[in-house]
Amino acid sequence: MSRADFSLYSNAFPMSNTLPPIRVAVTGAAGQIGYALLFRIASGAMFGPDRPVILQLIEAPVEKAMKALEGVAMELDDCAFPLLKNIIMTDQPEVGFKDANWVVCVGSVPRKDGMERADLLKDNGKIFIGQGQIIDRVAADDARVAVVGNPANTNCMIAASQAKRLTPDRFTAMVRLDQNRAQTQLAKKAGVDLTAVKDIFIYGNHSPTMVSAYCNATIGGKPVSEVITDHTWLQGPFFETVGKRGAAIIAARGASSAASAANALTDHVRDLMTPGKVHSIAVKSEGHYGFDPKVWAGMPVRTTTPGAYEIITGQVLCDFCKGKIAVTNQELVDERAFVADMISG
Ligand code: NAX
Repeated sequence: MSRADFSLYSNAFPMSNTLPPIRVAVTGAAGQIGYALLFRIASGAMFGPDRPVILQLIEAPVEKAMKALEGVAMELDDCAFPLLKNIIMTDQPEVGFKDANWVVCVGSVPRKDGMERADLLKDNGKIFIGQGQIIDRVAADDARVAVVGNPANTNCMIAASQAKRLTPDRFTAMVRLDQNRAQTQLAKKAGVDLTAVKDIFIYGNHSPTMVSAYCNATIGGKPVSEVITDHTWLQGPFFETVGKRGAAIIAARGASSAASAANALTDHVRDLMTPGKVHSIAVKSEGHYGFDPKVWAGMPVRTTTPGAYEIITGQVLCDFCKGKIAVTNQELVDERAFVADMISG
């Protein structure tokens, strides 16, 4: 591979490890989440300590963003990560997605003051039409896509709808940050170690309507509602804290969650590459748990082979969570209707 093969900014290192490198394309690489994410990928946190990686970094065609990306690449160089075999920087998605085994779509247009969610849906939807088509055309045959840029579920649905070669199961959206937030809140309330909380899964949209289904989770092997007997808290402040955590972080930090989002994406991809793992991701619902079959909704899955999963069906949900699922499903259906002209097929 030479610089000319990929981009003006390509920066090749000699290859040495035994496993072939995995090509990871990251959009929005110079943004906040990108800055926290790239170092985790390059260090081996996402694909393991034996798997070399090539980072294919994609930014908006804006001078400031590309300049910032150069600075991030310099810092990556300065970390001397043994697993990092190459850094490609580009503002051309055709170059950045080429032969990628994993594509993580973080880049998006941020919500500006006075902007309605509907405008956000339209602006970002346009990006995901083009990216879905290009990923489908140039990414590797085994390509997997994880969408983080908001509105993540609907962006993912739009991108997947554009693909003819890659099947819908290759496209997932991230709800893992919500799962991690819910796990921590339950552990804190119960006064137990985080690891005592098991099987807390997120259903629905990555938005304040998402459902942290505590009714199937356990704490120290017991149902959550036996350990936390304050059911008013479970159905009120618990849901609100998890659902509105992003806003609380903006209010406190003056910027949206970045390190925790990058960490959640690392968890999302790593668990999707690890057979046997059970975790929450947003996938094409296929009608499970009462969701519209065409929307991408968070739900529990089990990783079968690296990058592939099966939806865990048959979780029995309480009436409270079922009611909440109806609400988050309606939001997803409304979002789908709003971007109907962007969905192919
Ligand atoms: P930033 O605004 O810091 O970074 C976004 C980057 O994307 C910018 O550098 C921008 O130049 C780039 N970009 C814009 N359009 C692009 C395009 N067409 N191609 C390539 N790059 C493009 O945002 P950041 O804080 O990093 O957040 C990124 C996205 O993640 C936002 O949409 C945010 O709402 C979303 N989040 C999603 C979460 C989830 O759990 N699914 C949680 C965290 C986060 O809020």
